[in-house]
Amino acid sequence: MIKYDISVIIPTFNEAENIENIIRAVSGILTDKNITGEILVVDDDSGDGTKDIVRRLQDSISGLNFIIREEDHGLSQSVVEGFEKAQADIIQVIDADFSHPPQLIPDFYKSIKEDGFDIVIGSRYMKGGDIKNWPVKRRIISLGATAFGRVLFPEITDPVSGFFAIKKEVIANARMKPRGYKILMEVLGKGTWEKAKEIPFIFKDREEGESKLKLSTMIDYILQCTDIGVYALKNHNTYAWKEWKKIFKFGLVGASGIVVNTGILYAVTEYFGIYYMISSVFAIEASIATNFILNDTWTFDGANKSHMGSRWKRFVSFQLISVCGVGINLLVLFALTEFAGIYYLFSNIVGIFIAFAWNFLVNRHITWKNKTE
Ligand SMILES: Nc1nc2c(ncn2[C@@H]2O[C@H](COP(=O)(O)OP(=O)(O)OP(=O)(O)O)[C@@H](O)[C@H]2O)c(=O)[nH]1
Ligand SMILES: [Mg+2]
Repeated sequence: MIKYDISVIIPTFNEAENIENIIRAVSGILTDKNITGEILVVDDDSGDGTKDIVRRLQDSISGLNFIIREEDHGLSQSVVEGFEKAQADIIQVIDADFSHPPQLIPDFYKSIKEDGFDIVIGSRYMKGGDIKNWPVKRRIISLGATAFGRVLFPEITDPVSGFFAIKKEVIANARMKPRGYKILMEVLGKGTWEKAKEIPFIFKDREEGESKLKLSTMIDYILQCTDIGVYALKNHNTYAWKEWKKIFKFGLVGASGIVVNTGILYAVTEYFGIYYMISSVFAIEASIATNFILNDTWTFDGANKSHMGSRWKRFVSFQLISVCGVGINLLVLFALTEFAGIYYLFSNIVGIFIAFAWNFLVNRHITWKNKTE
C-alpha cells in the first residue's frame, strides 16, 4: 500500500461543475511540491453527475479515492467519515467550489510536518485574510457564528473555517458528534491539541453551483455549540477546558472583589467618618487593585504571560477596562429600569453579567493576550 504524506478530504454534494477542476488543481499542486497525496472525495450521493466524473478521473489520477454515502446526509458527517477513512497522518479539508485556494495546501502541510503544529487553519478574519463577494447578511451570520468560538478559543480568529489541516492524532480519541457545517469547531472543542496556527486566505464565494445554507443549519450550529461547551466542561484534556477554567477563576476573583469593596466601604465610612459616596471611590479602586493582583498571578498564570511586558501596563489596561465595565453596568441598569420597566435589582443583575462578559473578553484579548499571538 502507498504511504501517503497527506490526505486531502473534499466533501461534495452536487458539485459537477467544480469537481474535476478542484481534483486536478489539488493533484497538480501536490505533484509540483513532491508531496504524495491521497485525494479523498466524500460525496453524499449527488444526483448531478458528480459521481461519474470522479469515477472517470480515478483511472488517470493516482491516489484519488472516493466514498459515496447513502445515509446520514451532512457536511460534518461526511468530513468525519473522511477522517476515519483517510490513510495519511496529516489530513487537509477543502471545499470543492474553489472558495479555498488549493495553492495553500503545501503551506498547511509544511506547518504540520516541519513546524510541528497540531492544527492549521485558513483564516478569513486575520490580517491578510478577507471574504470576496459576500452579501452583508452572510457576513453578519458568519461573524455571529464565530462568537462562541472566540470565547473558547480566543487565540483563533476563524474557528468556523472550512479550510484546515490537522494531525490525525488530534481527533483519535475525540467523541465527535458531527452535525451541521462547522466541523472545525467540533475538532477544536473535542480534539486533543496544543499548537494551532492560522494562515490568512481570501475566501471567494462560489461561482458555480448553489449554496446550501439553511435556517436548520443555524439551529444545528447552536446545538453543536452547546454540546461542545458541555463536552469541554467534562473532558479536561481539551483546549477549551483551560479557557473555561479561566472564566471560572475570573468570576471567583470578581466575587472576592465584592467582599473587598464592601469591607473598605464600611471601614472608611465608619472609622474615618468619610461621606459614603467618597468612601465608595476608595472601595472601588481597592477592589480593582486586588482583582488585578489575583487575576495577574492566578487566573492568567500561563508561562508566557502577556504581550504587555510590564505589570504596570497590565494594571493600567485592567483599570481602564474595569472602569468601562462599571459604566456598562450602570448603563444597562438605567436603560432596563427606565425604558423596559424592569425591576431595578433584576436590571442590575443583567448589567453585572454583561459587564462581566465585557471585562473577561476585553481583558483576555488585551491585558492578558498571549505573547505568541
Ligand atoms: N458530503 C457533503 N458535502 C457537502 C454537503 N453540503 C455541502 N457540501 C460540500 O461542502 C463544501 C462547502 O459547501 P458550500 O455549499 O460551498 O457551503 P458554503 O461555502 O458555506 O456556501 P456557498 O459557497 O455559498 O454555497 C462544498 O464542497 C460542498 O459540495 C453535504 O451535505 N454533504
Ligand atoms: Mg462554498
